[in-house]
Amino acid sequence: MSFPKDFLWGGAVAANQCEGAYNEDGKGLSEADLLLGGNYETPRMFCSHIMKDHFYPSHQAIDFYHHYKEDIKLFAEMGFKTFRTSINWSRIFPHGDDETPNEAGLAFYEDLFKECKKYGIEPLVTLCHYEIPWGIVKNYGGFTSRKTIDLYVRYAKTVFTRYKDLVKYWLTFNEINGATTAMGQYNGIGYVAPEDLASEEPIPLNQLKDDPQKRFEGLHNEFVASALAVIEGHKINPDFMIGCMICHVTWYPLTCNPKDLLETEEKDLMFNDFCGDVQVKGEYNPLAVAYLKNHGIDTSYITDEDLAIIKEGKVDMYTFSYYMSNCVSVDPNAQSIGGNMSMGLKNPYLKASAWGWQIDPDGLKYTLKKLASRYPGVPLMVVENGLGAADSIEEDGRIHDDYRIDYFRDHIKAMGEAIDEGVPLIGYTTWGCIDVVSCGTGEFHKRYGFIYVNRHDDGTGDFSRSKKDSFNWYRKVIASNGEDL
Ligand code: BGP
Repeated sequence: MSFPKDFLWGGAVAANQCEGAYNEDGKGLSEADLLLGGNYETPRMFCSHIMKDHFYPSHQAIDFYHHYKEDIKLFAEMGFKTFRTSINWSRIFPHGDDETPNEAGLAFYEDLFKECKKYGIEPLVTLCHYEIPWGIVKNYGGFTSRKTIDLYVRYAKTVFTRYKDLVKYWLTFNEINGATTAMGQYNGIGYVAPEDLASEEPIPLNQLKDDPQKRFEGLHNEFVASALAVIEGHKINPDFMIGCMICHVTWYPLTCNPKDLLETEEKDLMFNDFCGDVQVKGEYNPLAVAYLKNHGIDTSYITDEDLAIIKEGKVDMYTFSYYMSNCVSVDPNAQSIGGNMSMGLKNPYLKASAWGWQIDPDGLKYTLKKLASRYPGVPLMVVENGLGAADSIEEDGRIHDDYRIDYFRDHIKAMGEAIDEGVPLIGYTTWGCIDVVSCGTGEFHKRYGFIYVNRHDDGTGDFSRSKKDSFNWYRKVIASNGEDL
């Protein structure tokens, strides 16, 4: 197996899942700050105001805001070449439409990126990871408004300019394709229907009123915003590598019934490739547009002017998250995966995590090869991959997370094979390299890290950090450039 010698090994987190300090140093509220916790069965709840006496997992999260120096030192000890995090937009423009940026927010990230560079770690920065300022959600309907394109581009230009010599790798939107499904309406485009906005009572995230027309229009506005950010970013520093970020769920037909295959192809197109094509090829796939029209979406929001922007603002790399594959069937009695991320059907050949996510390293190889031939010559990066597990501290006081090591070993092997077979993979950042708040459920005990954080679902814990067995294992993998697994 031959990982390129400058391969970007590292780990990933997102601001709202790790920073905490949700109202410090001038930060405004973001959409993530209004989410209560949930669990495997119960979805997270949303309420348009902070409810007293409720515990909000993201408000303190793992307090990375005050621990980042210690954490980056640990990442450096593992030999990270890159560290993916996001800028919380509401630290920079607290309400989204403020006249001037918040200097304390800008200074925080400057310091954070300098700390990375001190150890030779390249920051990989997501501009918007489920962190739209609440003012934009409330006052403009998130990305359903074209005004939000301007606000986003101004924010992007502000941070590009400030960090142009510190950050080379940027991602415009985390998992932009989430908005193709009802669940992505809130996290993704930041839209809440007026009646839900007015509700005094919390509403489960999956029961927010879905508005597909607004969702796809909002997604389109994100495409335009992303393209404009790419154009402006390259003016600020032509060396910037700016990528899209797709939540890639790999779909298989459950059986060889040709109808299962037809259904699978459609799912793959509309969930994965629709967004990737717009951002990488700079154009809408005609089949995707036909699908939207056939499903009652009025696509007249796509203007010629927008299409010209999208064409010009193609991304420099394709990055994606990969956790699982799912099956597709036309049989209404086929068994669904279960859990609160039940997107598809169970594959009888695969094991699953305790949260029901099916573990499929071959699916990663398949996906890498598919992407490499769909987007020839475009560098690929896996920017999220990992195993959520409820780690326990054993009698010797340590966490022996061999299951996590097995998971990573198999996925890294699959990446190595894909590279040998011609895939231009340039980097790999494992998800939640330090334990963070789960995005889907709001739990702390769904842990992904090489580093354990003493913080729990009931809000207890002193935030202390300790190394799991996987910490030393990953250090060895990086030191041997993927040879010693
Ligand atoms: C992705 C998100 C991340 C992350 C990850 C794991 O969809 O980009 O923010 O959290 O999934 O999901 P979860 O935290 O729900 O286990």
